[in-house]
Amino acid sequence: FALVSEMKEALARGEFRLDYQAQVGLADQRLIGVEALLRWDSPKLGAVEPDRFIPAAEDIGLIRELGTWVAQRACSQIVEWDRVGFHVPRIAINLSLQELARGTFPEDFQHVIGETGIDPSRIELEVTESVLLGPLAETIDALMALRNMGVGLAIDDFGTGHSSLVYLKRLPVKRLKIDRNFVRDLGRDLNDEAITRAVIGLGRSLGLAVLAEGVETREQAVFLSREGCQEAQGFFFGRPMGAAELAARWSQAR
Ligand code: G
Ligand code: G
Ligand code: G
Ligand code: NA
Ligand code: MN
Repeated sequence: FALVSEMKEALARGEFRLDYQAQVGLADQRLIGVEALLRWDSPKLGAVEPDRFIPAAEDIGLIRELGTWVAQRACSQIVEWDRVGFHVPRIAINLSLQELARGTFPEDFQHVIGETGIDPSRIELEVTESVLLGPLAETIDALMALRNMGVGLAIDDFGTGHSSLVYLKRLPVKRLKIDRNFVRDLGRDLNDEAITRAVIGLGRSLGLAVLAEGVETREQAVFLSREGCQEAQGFFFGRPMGAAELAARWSQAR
């Protein structure tokens, strides 16, 4: 099947790249970090969505190599930006369940940290709730090992998974990312507003940062800010873009 046969060669042919999306502080719209988003422009298939090719990479046993490439590229990028005087405080990297459940993940990641020379406290791993409710023992061990290395953890798409809030107490979580489905109808849907307020309150009670995803309008940004959400990400602040474009856009401080 075309996707699989193409993907096996794609990494070697350099067809994958990372885009980066700004994460900003809502109070001052300063850059607080970026999320790395994997992209595949296949000459044969066109642009393929990560939601399609990540599961395929897992099925064919390519996820380790692909995930290591992502980590290596993302961490190197932060160091390269440092060198040209563009300081991005933090890089967020997405992880799938299969990556985290692999016994060697923390070691593999430590290796990337050593090779790139990045300060591990500038790395945040994003996992969804379903990842945390997966095969628990191995996952918890891996997360604890990563925490001990200094790497941070964010819960992506918060509120959409099968959520048992117990894991927020047991795991070294630093940040909740409010799913963009709740953000989309702020100002129009009272339920979404209530859920958003509740997540912001939960974060405050537990001492976790809360970042709203998918902010597309000023009205959404204002609503979130007024409700006490301190961080955001979305098209209103910038689309995912290449490293050079991101640096050009954000390096002239306003
Ligand atoms: O950026 P986009 O909307 O296409 O991302 C779709 C999904 O793919 C998101 O859920 C995102 O978390 C995931 N994703 C993007 N990049 C990576 C990556 O490098 N690794 C993993 N495991 N998932 C990614
Ligand atoms: O699941 P995760 O949150 O990692 O997915 C990130 C995806 O969300 C990326 O594919 C990115 O392109 C997309 N995205 C980023 N900002 C916005 C936005 O403001 N609106 C919408 N609809 N999608 C966004
Ligand atoms: O460039 P444009 O006007 O589309 O920017 C949209 C938003 O992105 C602005 O509201 C601004 O907050 C943010 N932004 C873009 N570039 C910068 C920058 O260099 N510095 C800061 N602080 N914000 C920026
Ligand atoms: Na994600
Ligand atoms: Mn994410």
